[in-house]
Amino acid sequence: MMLLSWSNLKRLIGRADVVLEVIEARNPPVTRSAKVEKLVEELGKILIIIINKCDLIPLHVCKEWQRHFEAQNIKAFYVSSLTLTGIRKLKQYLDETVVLRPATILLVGYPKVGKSSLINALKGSKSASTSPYPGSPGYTKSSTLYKILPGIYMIDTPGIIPPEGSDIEMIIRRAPVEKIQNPVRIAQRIIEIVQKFDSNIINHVYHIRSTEPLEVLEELAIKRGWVSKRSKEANIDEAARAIIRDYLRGKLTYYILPSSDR
Ligand SMILES: Nc1nc2c(ncn2[C@@H]2O[C@H](COP(=O)(O)OP(=O)(O)OP(=O)(O)O)[C@@H](O)[C@H]2O)c(=O)[nH]1
Ligand SMILES: [Mg+2]
Repeated sequence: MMLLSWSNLKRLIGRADVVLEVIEARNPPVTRSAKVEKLVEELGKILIIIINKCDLIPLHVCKEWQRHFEAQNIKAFYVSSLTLTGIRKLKQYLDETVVLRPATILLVGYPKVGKSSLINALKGSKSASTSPYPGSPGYTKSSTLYKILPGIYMIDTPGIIPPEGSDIEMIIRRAPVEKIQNPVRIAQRIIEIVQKFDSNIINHVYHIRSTEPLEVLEELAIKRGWVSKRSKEANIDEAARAIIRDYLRGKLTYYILPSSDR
């Protein structure tokens, strides 16, 4: 799977006028990169944070995150590239503030945060290809230029994986789900995270009764028929991968507040 190298990223930031860092509304701190932000600052470029996938969480939480960033003097917008919430406002802001044209705006962010979807939302057409899981057909393999307004060009890039990212996000975004080494351990963590937020979410989404993570995986495997014909053992690896995919595509959701400890 192609990801963006640091040297390429540096070169692209150096050439851009504005950098949009796309992060996920469900968990801004772990989808944000201090390293990217530092690079943008060192190269003297303007940084704007885009809190994407706002449709997955309550709007007031998105607004809190926006205020949180703006209190740190970072311009931020919350959007949904799916429902188009906030897109017009962002586009209008870019149109009004990017006055020296032609200008290039660079999009950066972890894999699967919705960079290509944001381009499509801003363009109002499906121009950039998108995909739900890392490495699945449609993920961005090379940097591509799109015109989003007269004289304003946006560069879509492959995802970056900053070394400081949280364990789980790094593992599930950097490689195709089939290639994840220990899916059970990751899925257990995801189950714990979403349950901490809403204790019934797993039972609601999968129509199962278990709550203990390993039992959840076992019950899900049996329910879906992922059982070895010979030994009758439940294939919990398969169930774990299903949980990881559902987390990636927003079926398992949760949110944190700027004030909550991570
Ligand atoms: N619910 C929701 N899903 C979104 C939103 N934006 C993108 N997605 C979904 O997130 C997945 C990843 O979107 P992409 O636009 O391909 O993400 P990307 O950052 O370009 O991914 P890479 O090119 O692999 O780095 C897709 O399944 C999108 O449909 C959003 O605002 N809300
Ligand atoms: Mg992309």
